[in-house]
Amino acid sequence: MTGALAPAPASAEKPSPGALYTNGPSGRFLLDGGWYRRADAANVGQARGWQRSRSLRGWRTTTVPNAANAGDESRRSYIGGVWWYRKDFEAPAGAATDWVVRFESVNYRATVWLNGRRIGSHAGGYLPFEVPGRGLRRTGTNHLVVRVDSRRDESAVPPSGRRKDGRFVGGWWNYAGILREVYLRRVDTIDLVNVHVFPRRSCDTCPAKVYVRAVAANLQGIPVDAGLTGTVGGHKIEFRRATISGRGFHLFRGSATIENPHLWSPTDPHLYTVKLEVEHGGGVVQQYTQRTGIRILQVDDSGRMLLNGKHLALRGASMHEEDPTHGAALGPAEITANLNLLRDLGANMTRSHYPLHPLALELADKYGILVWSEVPVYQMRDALFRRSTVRRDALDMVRDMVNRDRSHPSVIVWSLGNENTSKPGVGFTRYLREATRITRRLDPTRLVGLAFPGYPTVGKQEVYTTLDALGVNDYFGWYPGPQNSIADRATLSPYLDRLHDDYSKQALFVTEFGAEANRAGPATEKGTWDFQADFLNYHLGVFAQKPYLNGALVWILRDFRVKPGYDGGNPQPQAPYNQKGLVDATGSPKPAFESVKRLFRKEAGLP
Ligand code: GCB
Repeated sequence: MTGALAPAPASAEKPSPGALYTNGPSGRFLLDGGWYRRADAANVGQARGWQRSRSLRGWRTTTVPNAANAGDESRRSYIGGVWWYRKDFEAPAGAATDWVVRFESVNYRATVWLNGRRIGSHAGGYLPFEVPGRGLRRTGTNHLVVRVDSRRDESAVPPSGRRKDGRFVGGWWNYAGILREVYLRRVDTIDLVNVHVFPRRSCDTCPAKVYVRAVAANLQGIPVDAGLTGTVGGHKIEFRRATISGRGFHLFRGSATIENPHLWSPTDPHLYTVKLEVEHGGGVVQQYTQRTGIRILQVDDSGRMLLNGKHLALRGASMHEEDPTHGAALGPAEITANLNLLRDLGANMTRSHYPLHPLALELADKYGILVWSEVPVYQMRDALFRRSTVRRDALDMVRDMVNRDRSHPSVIVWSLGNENTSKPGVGFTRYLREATRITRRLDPTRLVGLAFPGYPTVGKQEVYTTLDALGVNDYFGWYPGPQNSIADRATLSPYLDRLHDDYSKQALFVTEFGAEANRAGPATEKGTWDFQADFLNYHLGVFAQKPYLNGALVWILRDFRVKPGYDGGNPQPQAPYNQKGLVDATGSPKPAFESVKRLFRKEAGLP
């Protein structure tokens, strides 16, 4: 929340020890408490902006995470602007050779200064970045200043802004600011910069092997000797000691055998805890925790996904991480509420157009909710992918997503995007091939997928057969589609069969199906609650007849803001809201929530 004009600074706060989620290294401190924020409508430039940030004139108090335009539904708000954030803090006590500042998500461009020195910059939301906390003062007040530029044009990932013809681009509100929390990390000589845990099992009765790959960075300019020890669920993991060259990296590899593994599944989401300790000079310099699950994912020859050897017909709802009050700057209470809504619905799968907050994934691990994890490569034309800079930005996101989330048992698909050009040309084809290669190299154990709009007018796309999973967005009976081809819902069933014929080896999912609902009225009238309930019921009935379908996700769990003038196909829209939610923007369930819940439970054999 953002409040009054800044008072004269009291004594600076110390960041709170710990993190909002479990996985990760020791030494994290949350930069919570009071922050300052200032709009920069004139966009005065980085140097002048920084100069001005030295005094507290014109700043307002705020907290982080923060969406500066959370309650503002105007065109200007959507287009985005420049904001400055400032945090005054004192260093936590204790030994450290270095400090790192970690941002979980800033939309869209961030430039960061510490005590007047520029320490880094980053572009792209929804994924974390770290900058070295050079020049941090051990005593006295530190000033962290962040310039956030949320203006996104058509070549950003995802694209946003406004076309020459006045139309707005983008599929959800362009929230500006530091949208997820910020940490200060205390590091001493050696830092585990990436930890990857993955299980393997060669038969149903075989023991499982849990592998750990940990990349350690030596922060010193001279070679250091380091050891890594660890356990998984109490079983020892053996690593070999190593000497890491000055400012160099070392990959520690280890594994543990678990004779009778307790497998992870949606009905029994059993987690094992991996604990690691980095030792140097006779003392422990860092600990690392990673909760993980043992489960094996495969796709058979007819496109059926098997989890621990069993086929599942998954059901769930997609979601956006936003609400009317906080915008996209959700805290633990709001994130937990979303996951609880999914549980209440009886969902065992979810999806978002971007990588979810780390806490959301930890809750998905804990509750047995499988995740279709996607990069925000959203509705982009082929020409955009022909630009190497756009491809680079998109591929960086793929890499960062996989690196961040590949130890979560809940994640089953790495999705390379949503509803980009329906007929991939050279640009998109090249992106898909490069992204697939990167993803498989970083994680050969999950499916590489893509979501696309379901249009019978579009034929088989050869490049899709190089993927493992395909998600079709089904609006049969809601939108007209090209040449009115999806206006009649009766054409859904033959269309799905055709998709399965065209892509018989790919695991097929329905990544979206939904209809707007914001009022009472007859089931025959688009936009009514009864229309929505009937629509979802009909589509779920069709899916139940398709044994080759691996899962289906309602679009969407909760209403959200899209863009100025948005109607979503609703004859009586309430712009800028997408009202295909099972609950409205304030969290109240619509009638379809109960009817979908009944069907989900029936299919899962639950009471
Ligand atoms: C889609 C998009 C999603 C939209 C939805 C809609 O196909 O993937 O981002 O919100 O349709 O409601 O039109």
